[in-house]
Amino acid sequence: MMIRPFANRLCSTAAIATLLIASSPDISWARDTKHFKKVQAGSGAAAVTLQTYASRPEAMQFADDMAARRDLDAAWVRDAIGRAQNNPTVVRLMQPPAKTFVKNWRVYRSRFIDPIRIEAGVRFWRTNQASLERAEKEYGVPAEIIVGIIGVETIYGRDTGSFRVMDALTTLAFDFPASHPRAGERSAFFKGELEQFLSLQHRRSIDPFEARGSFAGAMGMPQFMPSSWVKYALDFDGDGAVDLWNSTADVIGSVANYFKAFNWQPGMPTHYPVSFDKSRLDMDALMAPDILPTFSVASFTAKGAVLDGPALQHSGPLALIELLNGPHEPQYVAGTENFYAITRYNWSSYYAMSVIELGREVAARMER
Ligand SMILES: [Ca+2]
Repeated sequence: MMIRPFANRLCSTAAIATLLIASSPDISWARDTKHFKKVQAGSGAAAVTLQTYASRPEAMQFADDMAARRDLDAAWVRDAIGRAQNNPTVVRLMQPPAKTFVKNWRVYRSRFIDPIRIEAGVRFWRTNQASLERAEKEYGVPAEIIVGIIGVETIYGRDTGSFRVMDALTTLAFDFPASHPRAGERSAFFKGELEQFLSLQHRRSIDPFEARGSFAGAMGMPQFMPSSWVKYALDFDGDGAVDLWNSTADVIGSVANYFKAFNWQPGMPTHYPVSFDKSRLDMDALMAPDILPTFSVASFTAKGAVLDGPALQHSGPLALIELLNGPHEPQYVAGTENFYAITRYNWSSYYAMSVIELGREVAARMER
């Protein structure tokens, strides 16, 4: 969860980071060196100059405020934030995509839905069948969706990210790229995540510098941000601890719990096929609410969307989901509230469609 795949919304998978790296311009990062304490790391010939946050007054002020808010030892919080290192790669990865970047669902899909990921999904499903069935029974979220999420996020734990979470969150809290259109809002967001993360590690008595994650600080097999970990992660294998790195049961239960919290409705399809009646098509009106399900079947079809079969019996609101294909014709589907629920994990319809299609491909392979 939580970076921005394309220009709209946030998200955070390590895999999506790869897409961004491939498409981001090389923007040189302006270092505010005068505020950094310089630390020599390593004593060998290849010593690297690292910049920590101990001499950044706003970071130390935040540490004191946070310690007071959370009733934590201020010296411990100051020490942790003070030892965090600025990571320029994190800043670079958080830059908005180049203006010339063209959204392309076919390219996006090919990155996430491939034979290796599908095979890994089959193995994951078979190994974790009991937990997936229990999660489906208790939370109403199908195995297919949970398998799709964990596959798109980290290839079933293969790529959970190698950034120190402490460095990533502290860098984004205090040095979020100013060129970003919502830099102020995002930097406030990451301050909140840093606070949640430190409190969580303190509570679990784990050194905050041990945790590794995505460049945005997302952790474990499901890439939960700290605030999501605090709110939605659970101990699904009953061993008394929540472990989203090593316990596949905890991961499965936590993802299902997340979806339930975001209004997943058992039994509802994620989307339906849609075509258009050009004689009465009001595309502007259909696109206006973006991915937020807004239209009844009657108002959707009155504006020129054509549904058939079970879609005509759908009782909840629908959204017109547009997937651009670069220079080729875009694709459209009618998204339900469950499609929208997947975008609460990662705010992108391209992401949601990848999760759905990966889960479907894995399920199809399971049946063969
Ligand atoms: Ca557990």
